[in-house]
Amino acid sequence: MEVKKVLSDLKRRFPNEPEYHQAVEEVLMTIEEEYNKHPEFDKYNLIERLCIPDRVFTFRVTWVDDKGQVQTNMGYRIQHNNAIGPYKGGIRFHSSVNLSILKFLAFEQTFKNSLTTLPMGGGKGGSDFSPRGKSDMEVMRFCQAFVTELWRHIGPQTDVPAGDIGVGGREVGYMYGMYKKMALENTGTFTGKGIEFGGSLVRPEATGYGNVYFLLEMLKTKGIDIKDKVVAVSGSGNVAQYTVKKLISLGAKVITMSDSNGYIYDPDGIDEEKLAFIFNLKNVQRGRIREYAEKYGCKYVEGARPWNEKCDIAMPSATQNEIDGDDARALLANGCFAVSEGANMPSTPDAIAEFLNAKILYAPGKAANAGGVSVSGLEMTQNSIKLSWSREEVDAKLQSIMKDIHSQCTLYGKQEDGYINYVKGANVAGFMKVAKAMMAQGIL
Ligand code: NDP
Ligand code: 2IT
Repeated sequence: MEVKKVLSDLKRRFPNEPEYHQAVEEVLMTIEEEYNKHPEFDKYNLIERLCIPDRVFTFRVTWVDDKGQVQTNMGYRIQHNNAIGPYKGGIRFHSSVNLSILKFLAFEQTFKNSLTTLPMGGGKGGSDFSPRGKSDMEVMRFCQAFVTELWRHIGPQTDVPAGDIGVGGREVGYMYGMYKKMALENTGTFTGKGIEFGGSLVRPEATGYGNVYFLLEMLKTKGIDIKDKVVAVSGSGNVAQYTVKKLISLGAKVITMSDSNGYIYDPDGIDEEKLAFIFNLKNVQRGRIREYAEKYGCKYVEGARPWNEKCDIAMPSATQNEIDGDDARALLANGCFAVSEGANMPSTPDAIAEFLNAKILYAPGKAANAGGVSVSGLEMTQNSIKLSWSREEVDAKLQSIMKDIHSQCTLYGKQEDGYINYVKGANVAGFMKVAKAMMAQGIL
């Protein structure tokens, strides 16, 4: 494989898809050496078959808003790769959603799911619909209209969606309800469902908790204790909330959270009580993070990201490309020694290069945020055997999966000088499993 040629071919065939190109380039650069040790891969043109999704569904979603006006949005589902199990991955509802973003997410998901040790292929879907500012009824009508198209392409053994940005328990509930009505089956084709109808305990917490468990594994390699470490978190949605919750319980001090309008800086640290305010603000009131600063009298910075604040550890948990090269340099200059990604691809290539050059502990999203989809996999298992596991059982399995992912990263990412390149480790480990599965199943 010649990475440059593969990339230029992809760019020519799929122009105007910058996020997809970015994600593919990052993976190919790091797996090139391992890939080229296996001449049989090229013979089977594994690389193109791995980079180009198996299929992509695009559809119009039509719904009626509270004023009686007819609205249209675009809907998508990318079925990227099912070599190791059914297509699996979240649904994103955000105004920025387009094919490029969903293709990058589905590509990343394929390697992430491979790392989880569970039998899941990679997929992703979504819409440019934004739930923000919409009434419950509008969200419900949209979800129902979306699934009226999507349902025929998904199923418990084919493709199992879940949540992502803009899609939480409420949206999954509405989508699953409509799915069941159309498909006339009750086998758990979505994950992240409510606990009363087949959801798994710890699924809401899983991405945030899993990221902290991964961070603990990284810190262990250096003998560093999390207690009293100052942590900058971005985002204030599902992943950020449970990241902060776990950090507080371990005695770390979280000083920032954010949303798409700006960030708050609380030098005293966000404690349990303040976090409860954020849970209510974001999940019930659906308000803005600015209101936290108003309530607790701390700093709020409009239109900015938190990376200029001094911290030991950064846990980006909002969206892609939210840490650029300048942000990375600011973090490093302030003494940040660990970055663990809750979001998917939050660091730009420039930022990643800075972290790796500085040899700090740096965990890419596909390893660090894999706890969410892992517990989704455990939800699928519980649905299959028609049993529910206890909170302790699921949490113990999540911890053991995150440790396993850390070991896989170490296996392929440890350099001669002892530095663990988690980017390389995660990409090569994730790739090798998918590659072997694809080779064994013939040319498809
Ligand atoms: P939520 O919708 O619950 O929260 C998203 C948060 O990020 C909100 O605070 C939101 O602010 C902010 N945000 C979203 N888009 C932007 C943007 N363009 N610029 C700045 N801020 C933005 O989503 P999740 O917490 O579920 O997802 C966060 C990240 O974690 C995403 O990258 C997602 O792909 C990733 N992830 C999620 C998993 C899951 O299980 N949910 C699993 C693995 C990864 P606002 O309220 O203003 O929109
Ligand atoms: O990016 C992700 O891993 C998710 N949004 C979760 C996917 C899932 O199927 O639980």
